[in-house]
Amino acid sequence: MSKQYRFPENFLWGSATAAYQIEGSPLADGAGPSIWQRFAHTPGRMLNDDNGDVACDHYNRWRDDVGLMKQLGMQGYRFSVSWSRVMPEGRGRVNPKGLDFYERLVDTLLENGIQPTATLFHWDLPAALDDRGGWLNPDIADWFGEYSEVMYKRLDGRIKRWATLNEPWVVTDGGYLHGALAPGHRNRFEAPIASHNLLRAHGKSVQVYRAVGKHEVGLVVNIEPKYPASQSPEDLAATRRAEAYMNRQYLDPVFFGTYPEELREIFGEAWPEWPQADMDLIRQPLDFIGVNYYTRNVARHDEANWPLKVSPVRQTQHTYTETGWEVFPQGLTDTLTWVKERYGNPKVFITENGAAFFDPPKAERGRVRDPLRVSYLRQHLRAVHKAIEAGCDIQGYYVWSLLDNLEWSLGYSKRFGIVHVDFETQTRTPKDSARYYASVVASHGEALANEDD
Ligand code: GBH
Repeated sequence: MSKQYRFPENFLWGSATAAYQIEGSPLADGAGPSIWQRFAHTPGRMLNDDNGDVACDHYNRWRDDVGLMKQLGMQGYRFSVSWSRVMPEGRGRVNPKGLDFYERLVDTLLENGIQPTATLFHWDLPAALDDRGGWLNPDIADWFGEYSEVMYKRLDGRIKRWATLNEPWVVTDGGYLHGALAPGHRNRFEAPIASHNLLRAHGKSVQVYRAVGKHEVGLVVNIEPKYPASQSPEDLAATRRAEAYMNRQYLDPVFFGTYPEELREIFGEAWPEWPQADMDLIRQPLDFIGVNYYTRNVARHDEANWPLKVSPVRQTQHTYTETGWEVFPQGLTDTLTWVKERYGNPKVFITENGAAFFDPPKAERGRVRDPLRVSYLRQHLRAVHKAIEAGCDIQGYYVWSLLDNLEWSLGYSKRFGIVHVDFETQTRTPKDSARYYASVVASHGEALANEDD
């Protein structure tokens, strides 16, 4: 008999998006600007001068988009809340119309039998807070706590699963160390501070949740397993540094209350001593961990690559996506097994997984063929199944993304959606991958058994 892929009955199948990437109308109804609004309007920052002014126009088309999810049989939807829609200055005054937008969305999801999960911070920091130092200002933990409280009080119960931050690693590495993402800094001294304040803000938000919320709160991290290019001591040490920097920098403090030793090796004098009280704030029991998985890295020691001294080695025998990331499904099984073993088998949701490939630019007779994405999803969902068989507590999967959208500084050039968006007409067309995913969802995974890969 061929391999069976039936998933547990209560396994949650959904899709994910983020506010700045899909909503458009960033300043509508009293919203304040975010750092992404600012960054996208700074010449030279965005590929093709793209910006999120319209994006998928989800701010106006949200009802149709919920209909689309329903049509595809989605059971869950992970979206993010734009902090500066809800609090235009990031703190203090609440903008009722911003809050109403998310309330309507959540109520409509529930009416359609779709479980909402909200991420409170998916990179679009209120610009007014960046003016006060953003993630470099220690007060941001309290600002984030204030904003979290507004959201929890208004929507807890209707939203039963909350994520505080999306991928603090990317915020720090892209925003403060290498500068490709907002706010665009390149500073070895700032990166550790930003990381630490992200974690303190997360901790503060969890504390607030325990006081005012009754359901689940967690943290979303991006994990890319690291494999050594050779067994040389240099490559093994490089692999350990890369793993500490990306995969353990946030989870170790959250679970153990300590940062990995390697961070001092990497940042040298730029890595401060942190007060014990901060570590206690950061280390708080969570209800789940969100894992975003896209690819892996094969690591080689490279003196020239500052500050990690690690370079990736390209695997010529493997497929690469259009963003240049290796397709490596076994890495997802390895990641989930690693989380289980290192952190004591926490409850995990795969909060993002997906790929950008060259799709036909236009739908033809209502169809968009994306065979590479279909195969990516099949292989990665099989990898999830394998992890469940190995005893990992995986409770759900959200494909990234529901819609083609603004891929941050790469603009609209990279399409991650299972639904094609024509950015001239805003027409949505489910791609072959959406139909495929819908069939997997409807069959609790059984459809994964069809076809070889
Ligand atoms: C996510 O981040 C974001 O949460 C989401 O908003 C975004 O649209 C989506 O992914 C797609 O980008 O060059 O081989 O070394 C992704 C995190 C971290 C994944 C860096 C790729 C580099 C791989 N990314 N990583 S490689």
